[in-house]
Formats: sequence, structure tokens, C-alpha cells
Amino acid sequence: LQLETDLRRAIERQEFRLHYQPLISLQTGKIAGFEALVRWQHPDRGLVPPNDFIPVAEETELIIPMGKWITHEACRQLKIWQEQFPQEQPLLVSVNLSGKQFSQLNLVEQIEQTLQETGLSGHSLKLEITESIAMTDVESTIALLQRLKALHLQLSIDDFGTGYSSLSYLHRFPTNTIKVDRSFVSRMGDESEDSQIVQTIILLGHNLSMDIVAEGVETAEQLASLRTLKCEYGQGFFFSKPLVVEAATALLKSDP
Ligand code: G
Ligand code: G
Ligand code: NA
Ligand code: MN
Repeated sequence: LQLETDLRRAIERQEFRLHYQPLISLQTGKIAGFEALVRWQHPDRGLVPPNDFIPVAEETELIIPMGKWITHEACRQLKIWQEQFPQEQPLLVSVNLSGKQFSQLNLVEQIEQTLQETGLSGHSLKLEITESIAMTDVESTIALLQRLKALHLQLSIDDFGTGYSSLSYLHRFPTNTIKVDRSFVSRMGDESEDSQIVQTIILLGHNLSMDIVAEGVETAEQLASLRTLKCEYGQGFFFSKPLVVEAATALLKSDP
């Protein structure tokens, strides 16, 4: 209950911060964009990680105003980076949606308004929903994803491989990207079962015309295997941990 009170106050006092983890194109080695990850700058407890407050924010529906702020802030910051670092393929930002947000009635209108207010193109915003959320009510998922697609957003299935996917539905999702869960990537190695799983997910995604993001890339060996498997993007500590804005800006400056 104390946490709930604190969370309410944190929204008013604007105590949330976004960290940005680079998304790397495995073909070029360049930064293609960032995943925005929320943290709570608590006055007494310091920087609180999302796993310590997102579940309570979900239960109390405080995730709705919080999520609105997160999307707005990520779009605002990305617009600044796009102007500072113009490139042929513009930088994109990826934002995580919780289950409660995904069933929020005015989600599409809210995102449309955020794009208008920040001047960011819908093409540059990617929304991540977990496989479990996507599969909860497949018909409403498809309907909602289609409405988001109409705003030109990019859509991603997060933590793929950890939930129950009905493959017969996957091809009906108008998603651009599958993110391979880091539990598979971290156990990749020569002839390991997990390498085969990653390979299978990549082939499946490509057959459905989706790009693949491998999360949790931590070693040069994992990177080499993923490149051999024609995985499009990678994210993970091998490239960079999530960064504060200033550090991400510095990284963009030094990106070849
Ligand atoms: O950043 P970190 O690895 O601590 O994130 C832990 C979990 O919190 C991840 O599952 C991540 O998806 C989730 N998370 C991080 N930022 C956000 C956010 O902005 N919104 C939601 N809904 N979840 C987030
Ligand atoms: O559930 P989700 O995929 O959104 O989780 C993102 C979280 O994963 C981030 O909070 C980040 O801190 C964490 N993360 C990112 N890269 C790595 C990595 O290479 N290894 C590990 N162990 N965690 C990572
Ligand atoms: Na994610
Ligand atoms: Mn994930």
C-alpha cells in the first residue's frame, strides 16, 4: 500500500526516468534505434528497477498514466536524436506495453496524440508486447494491432519462445518483428539445443516476413552465430547496457 501511495506521488513529481538500450543492426554494426526502459528515481531508495514497481503499477492501473508518460517521453527524446543524427534509415524507439495498457480503450487515440504532440513519425515508434499478452485474446490482439498498424507503427512480439504461441495465429499478427527471448540467446553454443531453437525461430520469422531481434547478446560467439543465421538485429550487454540519455547521445556521436 505504501508502494502504491509512493507510485501515485512519483507520477505527480515526475520521478520516472527512461534508460535507452541500443538496438544494433547486425549487418552494418550501426545503432538502428533504442529500447526505452523505465526506472524510478526514488527520493530515498535511489534508482528502482521496473520489476520492483511495474507489477504494482499494473494491479493499481497506475500503469496507464505511467505508460502514457513513458511513450510520450520516448517519442520526444527520439525526435531530438533524429534531428541531431539524421540518417538514411531514421533511428527508431521501442516501447514496452503492459497487458493493462494493451486492453486500455483509448490506447490508439493516446498514441496518435503523442505522435502529433512530439512530431515523431509513426514509422519510428515500435511497440513491444509480450507473446503471453498477444496470445491472451488473439482476435482482439489482431484487431488492436491492425489499428496501431494504421498509424504506421512498427509492432514487435517480445520474449518470444517463453509463452504458449499458437503458430497458426502468428501469421495473422500484423507484426514486423519477433524478439527472441534472451534465455535462448544466452544458452547458444555449438550444437546446443538452444542454438537450434534460435535458428528455428529465425526461420519461422523470416517465413512470415518478420525481422528478428536477438536480445541478451553477451558474447562475440553469440554475435557470430546470429550473423550466420541472418538475424537482423541484436541487443545486449555485448553492445551496451541500457544508458542514460547523455551516454546514449555520446554513443550516437561515436557511432561510425
Ligand atoms: O530494464 P530491466 O531489464 O530491469 O526490465 C525488467 C522488465 O521490466 C522487463 O521485462 C521489461 O520489459 C520491463 N519494463 C522495462 N521498462 C518498461 C516499460 O516502460 N513499460 C513496461 N510495461 N515494462 C517495462
Ligand atoms: O523483458 P525485456 O526483454 O523487455 O527485458 C529487457 C531487460 O533486459 C532490460 O531491462 C535489460 O536490463 C535486460 N538486458 C538487456 N540486455 C541484457 C543482456 O545482455 N543480458 C542480461 N542478462 N540482461 C539484459
Ligand atoms: Na522488451
Ligand atoms: Mn524481452
